[in-house]
Amino acid sequence: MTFLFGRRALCAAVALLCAQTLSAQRVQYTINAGWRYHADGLNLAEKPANSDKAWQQVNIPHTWNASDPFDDAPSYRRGVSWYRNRLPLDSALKGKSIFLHFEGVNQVADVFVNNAFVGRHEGGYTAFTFDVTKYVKFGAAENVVAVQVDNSHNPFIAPLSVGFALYGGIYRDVWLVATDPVHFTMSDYGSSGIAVRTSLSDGFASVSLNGTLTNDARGIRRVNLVHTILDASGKVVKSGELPMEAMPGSTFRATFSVEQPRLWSPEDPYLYTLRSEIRDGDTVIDRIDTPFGIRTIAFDGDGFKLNGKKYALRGTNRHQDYAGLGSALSNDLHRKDMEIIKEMGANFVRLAHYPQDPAVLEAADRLGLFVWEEIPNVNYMTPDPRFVHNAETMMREMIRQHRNHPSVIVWGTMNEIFLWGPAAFRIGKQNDTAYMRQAQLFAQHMDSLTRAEDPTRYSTMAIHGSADYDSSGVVNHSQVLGLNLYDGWYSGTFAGFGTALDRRHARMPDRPIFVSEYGAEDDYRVNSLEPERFDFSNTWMRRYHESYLAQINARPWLAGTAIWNEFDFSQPETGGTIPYMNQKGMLTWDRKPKDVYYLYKANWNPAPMVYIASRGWAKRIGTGAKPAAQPIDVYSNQSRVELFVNGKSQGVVSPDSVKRASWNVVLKPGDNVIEAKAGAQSDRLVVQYTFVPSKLASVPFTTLGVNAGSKAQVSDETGLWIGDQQYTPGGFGFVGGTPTMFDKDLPITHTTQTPLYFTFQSGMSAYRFDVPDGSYAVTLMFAEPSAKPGERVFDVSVNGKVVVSRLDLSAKYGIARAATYTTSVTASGGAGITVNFTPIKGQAILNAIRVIRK
Ligand code: GCB
Repeated sequence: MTFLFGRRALCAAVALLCAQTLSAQRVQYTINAGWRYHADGLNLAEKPANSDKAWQQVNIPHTWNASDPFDDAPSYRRGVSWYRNRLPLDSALKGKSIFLHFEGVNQVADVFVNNAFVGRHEGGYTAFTFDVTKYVKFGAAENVVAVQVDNSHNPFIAPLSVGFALYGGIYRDVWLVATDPVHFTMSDYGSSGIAVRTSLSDGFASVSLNGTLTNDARGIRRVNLVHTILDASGKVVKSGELPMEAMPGSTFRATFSVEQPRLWSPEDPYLYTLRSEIRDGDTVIDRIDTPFGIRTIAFDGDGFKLNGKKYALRGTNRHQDYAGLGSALSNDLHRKDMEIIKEMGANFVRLAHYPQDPAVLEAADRLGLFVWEEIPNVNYMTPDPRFVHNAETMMREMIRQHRNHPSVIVWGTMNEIFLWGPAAFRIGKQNDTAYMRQAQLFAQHMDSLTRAEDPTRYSTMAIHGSADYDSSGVVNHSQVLGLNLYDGWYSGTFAGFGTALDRRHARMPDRPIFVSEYGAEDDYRVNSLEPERFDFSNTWMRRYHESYLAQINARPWLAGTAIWNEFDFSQPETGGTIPYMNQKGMLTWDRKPKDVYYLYKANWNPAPMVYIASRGWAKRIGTGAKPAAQPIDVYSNQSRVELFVNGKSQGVVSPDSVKRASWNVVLKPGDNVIEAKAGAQSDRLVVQYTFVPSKLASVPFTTLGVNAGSKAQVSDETGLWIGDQQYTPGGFGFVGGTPTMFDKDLPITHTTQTPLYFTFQSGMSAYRFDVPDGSYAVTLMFAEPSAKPGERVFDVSVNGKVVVSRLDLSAKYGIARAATYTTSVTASGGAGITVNFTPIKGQAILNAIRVIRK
């Protein structure tokens, strides 16, 4: 909530006291504590007489989907739940206008007070306010607030299809607000009712404001409107008074000029405050403080200008969910996220794909982070007036609620509206011309509405690589054009990114072009000496971002760029190596920075730093005749970096254009102390190296795990798994077969070792391990990628003995379910271990294999 007065904290803590001592002014406090929750629809749940004693006790923020999108049961609960709370209202509030303000309820909220229906709000990401004055009681009587919340799919409410969890619940703060009957309006799309705009010319800022005053009492009241501009230290810069005859819905306007204003920028996020007061004689009867900044912004074909100077917007995207909490984050966690983004050196964040918590916008203003905020029109739309009307309302709510934040520079109307077809599945090309026409009209309509609502910001949209946006004309309906590009991840090569950008720029030289998304996924457990597209290795992800960064730097005409995504986030319908998650974050879902975070920090945050980029690869495994050289990359914004391995200098290297310095060093088996020094900066990492000689019998053998079907190695809670290779005598590996990957949309269930199952060898005749004579346990790991029951059936034998007969994974376990088999075997006569796969139907597969000496 942005319209707070100075004593908010005190009032939140001692609400009743505030109600008495500040009775002249607005009283507001959160009512987050002590709710009861019922996880289902219930007839007449709003009736106070019906008991809620058996309901679960919860506090707001709350979501009922904090865990079910991530379990192995298909889907997650999208449906109806109830919340109730009992609120006493101090009798000192009698005579006031009373409101309930919800910062966010996903996605339809029906609100009742003392059995009376007070209103419905549709849309899960914007705030709303209901006037409950006529339903409440004061003094000893409690008020029963009941909210039915429904997050079921609704064809008339965006988003319709998304790649993130649609967490149900009252997941942002709820406020009680009590005002004098004469107050700044509470019925302006959930906003504070006050709009501040600034412009600059010749060393003067013009600060204009407008708003609406409401008089809920009978009869006209004479009041004075007093507006004061305060600087950041609280000193009065300008002030003005306006006598008014308060009638319901009286509008007001005022303009001030501020000489030699201190301008807002990411480097100096200076905030003024507009204090708006309604005074009745000497008594202040309502007051709203609106922080604002003074700055100018402009986009054109050459990029972005801040306060008249070219400025490179470099940043990231943010989803609002968090490990273990779903969408129900505290304000502190929201703020912390923004601090993490700032610390990375970014000056921009796209709040994708929906309006976010007030704490996020407040932090952006304070920290100096430009914001792109958008409504959740994702993947497709319903060409129906109800859907359109809802989208209009969301846009108005978002703009009016967040328009006073200097950080906000663009409003987004839609994201990849042609990714899915109207029949609700992903399509390559849109063929429904009627739908395309409707989408074009919708884009046009949303764009004009956005510009009319806020002519001081720019409209934008994000599109993917389909030609449909151009052929339909959708692409023409925004001032700034956002491109979501994933060359070198979903398909193609890194270079495709630059080619796509240049093509678009050549076609639309005057259009501000923004890279609204780019990213690749990783898993801190997976690393590779030979990274490949889609292998989920940390290494590939780093190469992807290094290449993109260089390509971005080479295109100064870009209006801005945004990494997808700052944090790993929920994607309930996806597989990969961490099922149900989108793994493109600079940080994991529980906010642990990945190596790529430091790539950006080295490039964007000028504070001197040096970082050894192998945190996720601190346990390495390799094979060969002797330990081969291992790559060590360091990110640093210093001009020279020296690397030491076990105290010995490996030479000084100047980081390249994306601040990477690389060495190839030979590691000894066991612990290796790696140190990087750059001026006064240093970093240290212990890398544990396990060496597997190419002749397995040449050393005492203990264990060897192989990540079948992939060159990537995996380090997990069970130890190290080496990348796969073809068998050579004396060593280990597959005989025949093709390395294959799982379909990324298929979550692999019943395991935590998903990276091992994600790839598999297909059609091999054997795996061999030329281990010394002795007793061993052999574990075989399988997950069926696609075959129907009966389509893939095979026998597995170990050293000639059938250990799994007629294995039909699909029939026994279904698709994508992990299954392991362990058997004992004796190697004798120097013959080692041979695991044979004999197909009966289709081709045999193997996802991982481990041999352990007993
Ligand atoms: C996109 C979407 C975003 C996805 C992302 C991805 O283009 O806009 O919602 O999460 O790609 O990771 O595939």
